[in-house]
Amino acid sequence: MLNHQHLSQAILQEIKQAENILIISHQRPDGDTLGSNLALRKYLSTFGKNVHSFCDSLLPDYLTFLPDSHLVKQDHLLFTKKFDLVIIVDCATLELTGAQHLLTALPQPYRLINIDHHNSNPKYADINLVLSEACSTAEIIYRLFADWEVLLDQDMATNLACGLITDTGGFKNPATSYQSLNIAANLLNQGANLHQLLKISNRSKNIDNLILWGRALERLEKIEKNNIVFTFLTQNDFLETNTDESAIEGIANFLHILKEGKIILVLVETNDNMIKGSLRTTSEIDVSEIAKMFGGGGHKKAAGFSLPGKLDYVKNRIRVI
Ligand SMILES: [Mn+2]
Repeated sequence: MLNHQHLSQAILQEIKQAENILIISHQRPDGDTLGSNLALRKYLSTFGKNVHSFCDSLLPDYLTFLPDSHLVKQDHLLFTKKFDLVIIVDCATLELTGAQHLLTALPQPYRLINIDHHNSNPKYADINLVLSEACSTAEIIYRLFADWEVLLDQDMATNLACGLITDTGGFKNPATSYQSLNIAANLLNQGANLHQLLKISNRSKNIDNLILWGRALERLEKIEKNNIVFTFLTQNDFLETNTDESAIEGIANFLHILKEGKIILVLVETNDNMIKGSLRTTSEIDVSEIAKMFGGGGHKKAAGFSLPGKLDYVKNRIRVI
């Protein structure tokens, strides 16, 4: 049962009143934003609603096995249609949808709902269900379904389980809780193929990706003074290893295996002249506070930020220029 019962009922009310519904995932989608989108989509369409799913980026290959994944569209023309309700899932900011300019052009009026688990979410919608204690947005969708007494089918269970597995790092990172394991057990009971999901989530990299990771690993360094272990990747690294930025997905979480340091920091030059920082910890430090100092945000144990600039690496010294 959700603590936020009134929000849960308010969302159900909006859904009941709406005819045409658009569900939006974040750019460079992961298993949580897509699994949440697809599970919700399935429920709404069985409810008789006209539902469209949007993601501004193409789906990564390893997530195309998700039931109904082919129904997630990148089509900007969707935003010329009339929607009564737009639901954004797993987006800590509106900008992460990559669709903020499209939304302003969307025919009015429409209602906006924001369902997310990022601590830093500024609650940008008409209704905001932001539960930072949830391990994933999929967990929140699961709890909504429980409140609404929705019967989960196998596809919905698989999509939700994908979200849980993604954001708990296969039930290994600090977001893993009694609650998330309990939900996973229920989803398994509803037919989610947990074993296949775990296998796929562990097998999403090719050789070029790992050669890129190798570069990040050989540059690992500990800053004693503030107990940070950091590494970095530049645009040149992507070019020389024939990879793109999607290849770094998972590297910061992988570094949880380190014994040294209390904070992990991975800096990556992105192709829009920005530097993306990913922060992780298993200690009591709240890394979302550190991310906020650089204009970013996230969770206590996993957060990130973006800064304009390039990385300059000379004589074992890294600088932002
Ligand atoms: Mn998530």
